[in-house]
Amino acid sequence: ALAAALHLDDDLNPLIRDEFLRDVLNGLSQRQKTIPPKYFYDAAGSRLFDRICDLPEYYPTRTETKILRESAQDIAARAGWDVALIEFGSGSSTKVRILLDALRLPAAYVPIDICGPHLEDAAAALRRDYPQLAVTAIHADFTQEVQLPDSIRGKKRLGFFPGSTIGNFTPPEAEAFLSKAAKTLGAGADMLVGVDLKKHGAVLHAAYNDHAGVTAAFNLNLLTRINRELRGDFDLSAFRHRAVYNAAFGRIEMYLESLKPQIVHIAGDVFAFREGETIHTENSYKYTIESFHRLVKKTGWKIREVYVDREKLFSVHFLSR
Ligand code: AVI
Repeated sequence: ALAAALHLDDDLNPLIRDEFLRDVLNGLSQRQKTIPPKYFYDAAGSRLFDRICDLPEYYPTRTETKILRESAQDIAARAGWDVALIEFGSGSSTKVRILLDALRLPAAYVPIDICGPHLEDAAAALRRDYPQLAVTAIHADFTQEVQLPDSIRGKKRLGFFPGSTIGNFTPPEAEAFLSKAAKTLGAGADMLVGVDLKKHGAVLHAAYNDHAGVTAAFNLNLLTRINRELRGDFDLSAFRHRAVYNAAFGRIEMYLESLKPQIVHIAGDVFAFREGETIHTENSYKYTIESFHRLVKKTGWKIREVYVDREKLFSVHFLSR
């Protein structure tokens, strides 16, 4: 309603657009300016993220894909027959195909994503390639309460949260998310969670500072999105991408740094930036298997299995209720 009153750009989901405006105005009013990472994923941002996944420096995607391929039969045996697969933050729905190919007559697939156009394209491609599968796409912010469709009532549920998206939450937020997912998926459910592992800082630094500059474009696209959707006037050439590994917190931190003193307008509000001042746009926490399991034990899930690549770069956890 707020965004509509200001005659701002129309997103498919007005709830997400209103929250975007509120979060940006609040976040830029803090001493450390900050914008939540979920707003990276408009159509252009989702495409840029797909390009990140293919970068030579960005090891998580290809490593997790390999782990899933090698573990697919074991996962399928544990999950059983006729399950409804629910993916949180499904993006292009690429990795789920490995599961769909291995699962025993999966009943349904419910992709949930904050980016409507990307979600619909991915759902259409899956319906074409898996004609027996009931695909119900939900355009929503999965960090909020999500209502699952009636069509999967009574079905055993398998949650899927790959990519180490869980690392974009703080540990308390990750714990809250897993507890909420346990309730949403219900008794008897299973859940697969991809988690990036702690490793040498140089490997992490390279993964978030790629040579081709795709991660920089992904980060800066947030300003383009604010300009378009919230009537902002960010000068993109006056900001630069920064990503650093904070070993004390075990996380990559991404920032947009102002290259000069400047004033920016957003939806009628004014924000001042000092030279070198940053907007904190993302944390990407890295875990050890043990630290992630300590976190899981505080939620409604039990750890059944963990799949890891040989170099111990990435992990996939099979959890049950
Ligand atoms: C989606 N998420 C797990 C990615 C990550 O690695 O934290 C997002 C990303 N940010 C920069 N590169 C990739």
